[in-house]
Amino acid sequence: MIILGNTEFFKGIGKIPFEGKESDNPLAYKYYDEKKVVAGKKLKDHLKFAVAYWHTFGNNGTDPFGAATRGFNWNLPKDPIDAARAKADAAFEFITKMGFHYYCFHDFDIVEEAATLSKSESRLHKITDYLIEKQKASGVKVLWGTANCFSHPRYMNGAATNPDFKVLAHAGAQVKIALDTTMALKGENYVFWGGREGYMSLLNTHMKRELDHLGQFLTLARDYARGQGFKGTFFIEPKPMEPSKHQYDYDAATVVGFLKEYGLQDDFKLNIEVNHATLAQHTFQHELQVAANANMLGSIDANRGDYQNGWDTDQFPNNIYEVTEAMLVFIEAGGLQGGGINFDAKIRRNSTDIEDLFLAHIGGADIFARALIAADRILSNSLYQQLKTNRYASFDQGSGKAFEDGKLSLKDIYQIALSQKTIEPLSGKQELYENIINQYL
Ligand code: XUL
Ligand code: CO
Repeated sequence: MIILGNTEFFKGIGKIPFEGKESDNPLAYKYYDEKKVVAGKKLKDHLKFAVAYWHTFGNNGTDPFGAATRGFNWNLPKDPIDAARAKADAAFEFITKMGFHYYCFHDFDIVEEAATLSKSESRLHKITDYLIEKQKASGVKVLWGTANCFSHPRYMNGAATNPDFKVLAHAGAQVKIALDTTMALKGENYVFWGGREGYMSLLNTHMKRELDHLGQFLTLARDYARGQGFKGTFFIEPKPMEPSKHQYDYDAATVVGFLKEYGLQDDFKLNIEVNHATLAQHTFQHELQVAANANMLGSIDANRGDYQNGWDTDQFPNNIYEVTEAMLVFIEAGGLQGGGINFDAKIRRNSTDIEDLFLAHIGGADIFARALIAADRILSNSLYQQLKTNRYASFDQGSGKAFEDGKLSLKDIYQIALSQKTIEPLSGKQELYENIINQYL
């Protein structure tokens, strides 16, 4: 059990230093030197690491088969506001010791939900005032806020897509309050993850009606926040399933299509989560690329799945190959639009030492830093980009270029093909690309 002190919650652990890859100190960064400049920008500005309030300060190790394995002193106060303040103290101590500059939260991560909407709202006002003070004192900022419209039993049939308007209205009020909270905390972005926006069975579901409701709901949320002067970006976080059997924000391609259909493409971008990508049977790199193609690569929820399990294990990232491939897309897209890298990951149920939370975040930050450095070197020093450019060289001139420019008809193409002699095979060189990545890790 983690037993924490009163004033200092993470006793015995100081600010995590950068010591470089020769260091054997487990509580030091090996690759994440926040001031290191890569591709013209400091690592901290490229990556904007954020701590996820819910996992890091809320997850006590419970699973469907067993009780908590970790206890937190910040949960000891009986009064919900006292508990929320203690949790905020712990959160800011942790974030500051990590040397991170951001956090992300759901409304009811920062204070426990009350019995009524208006009581919850007044609790949120109180804790917001406290968080404003903590932010001022530490310089730590909000990367994004969101509303938890999936845990309470009222949301068992969805929130914005609930068949009962009363539930939709409750969700609308909750989102309004969460937007107010995020704006009061000067949050840089706002996220919608539609946990139960989907269906369990199509037999009882009007899919088209529910999708229209979701489009309308997001439009109202956007209009409200913009009316209040919110300048940040709204993110949708795709996930194919879990907790619903099928979720409407299935994957990046589905969300891009949805946003365009409902006229939301100018205000919304995507928050891509690694384990959600793999649940959709895509690679993380694929999901980032789809978002980047649409100019909607907004933010990242960093974690990883388990290659043998088919659910959202939310483990801390540690696959250097996977993250390096992703960072190639990240750099080529010009980085994230407004967002950062939020560790939406939890330590394992049997990770019960006080230092485990630190070790997990250090590992995650080091993997992203190392991958970004490697990807930058691959792009600037290796054959990678040249190989890719050469692969499409036939479209850079002559008939290929005319085709790209829309100057050829199908009949023209027919004539060209008739006059062609043999088509020489053009190797995809996949193994060479793979070797290049390995060489630069
Ligand atoms: C759930 C998930 C959420 C969102 C925020 O899988 O990723 O934590 O990131 O609601
Ligand atoms: Co997430």
